[in-house]
Amino acid sequence: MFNFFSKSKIKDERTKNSNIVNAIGKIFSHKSLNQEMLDDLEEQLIMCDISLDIAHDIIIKLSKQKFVKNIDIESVKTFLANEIASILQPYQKELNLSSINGLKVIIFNGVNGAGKTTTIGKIAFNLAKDNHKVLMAACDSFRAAAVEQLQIWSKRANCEIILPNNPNEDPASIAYRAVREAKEKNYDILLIDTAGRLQNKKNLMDELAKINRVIKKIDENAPHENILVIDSTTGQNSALQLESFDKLINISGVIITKLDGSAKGGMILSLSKKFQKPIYAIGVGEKITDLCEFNAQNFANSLLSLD
Ligand SMILES: Nc1nc2c(ncn2[C@@H]2O[C@H](COP(=O)(O)OP(=O)(O)O)[C@@H](O)[C@H]2O)c(=O)[nH]1
Ligand SMILES: [Mg+2]
Repeated sequence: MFNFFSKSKIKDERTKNSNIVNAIGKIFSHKSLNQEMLDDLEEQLIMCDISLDIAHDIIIKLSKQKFVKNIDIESVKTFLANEIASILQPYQKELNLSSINGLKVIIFNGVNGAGKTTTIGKIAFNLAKDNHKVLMAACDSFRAAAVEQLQIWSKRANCEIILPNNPNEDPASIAYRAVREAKEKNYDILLIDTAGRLQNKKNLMDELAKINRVIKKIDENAPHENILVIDSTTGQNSALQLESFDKLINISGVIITKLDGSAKGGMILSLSKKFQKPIYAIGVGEKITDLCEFNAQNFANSLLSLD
């Protein structure tokens, strides 16, 4: 049921990494791959936020390939892309809640600016278009602008929204009302937006835990997903974010945003290896249609500018 993301989009909005491609270009001017070039390639992998150990492993494997003696650029690119894809393959998972009867509740978590509100808008749009009855809840209630932003997305996506009753309403109380209303009015899916003030970590984490607790009072199986939205340009720092949120609310999967135009998508590899979370989708732009299913091979190919 969540099989709605544009599959070809990543090819258009590819996450080009000119560093890797340039490094491979340099190698191409030589006949065989020497140690200096291997080191250079390793450095370029690290530059796009692939962690040291993963980059090193990939280059060691590359150095053992037969074609190293008689180099051709396509083999190197294809080899690197396939290595990256095989690391990521286990985490390519569809966000599929079709086995759940009745209301499905999804909470979107993440630090400020990660792309939670935008991602909710994109997902709501796709679901509403597929005739799912979608409700949003504006639980980032502390900032009026955040509420307004979700409201704008609800109009774009053509779905209903639960707003704070007053500027001081507790986020958990808004979430509670939203779940109750969604059940009463037979909504299929409730998408809950949350705050992301990590500078006030303790309060934020208490708030998220409370949202989770009150929802369970109405439906013990909810929330069905606790998604962490991660900005790909935050690089290795994203590991700290995933660790903090996961400790508290048990993150069920991630969505990685801003992969358009960023040369830093390599953080996905270390995040996946370390935390083993499904990657449900990737954000490739600010528009409502700029969300794709995560496809390991397409992603790896785009890092290497392969078609
Ligand atoms: N280029 C790009 N920008 C994005 C993407 N997702 C979100 N943004 C932008 O990132 C900024 C923060 O997004 P927002 O949804 O408000 O983040 P939130 O604080 O987590 O709710 C906004 O300017 C969005 O337009 C994406 O996939 N690509
Ligand atoms: Mg927001």
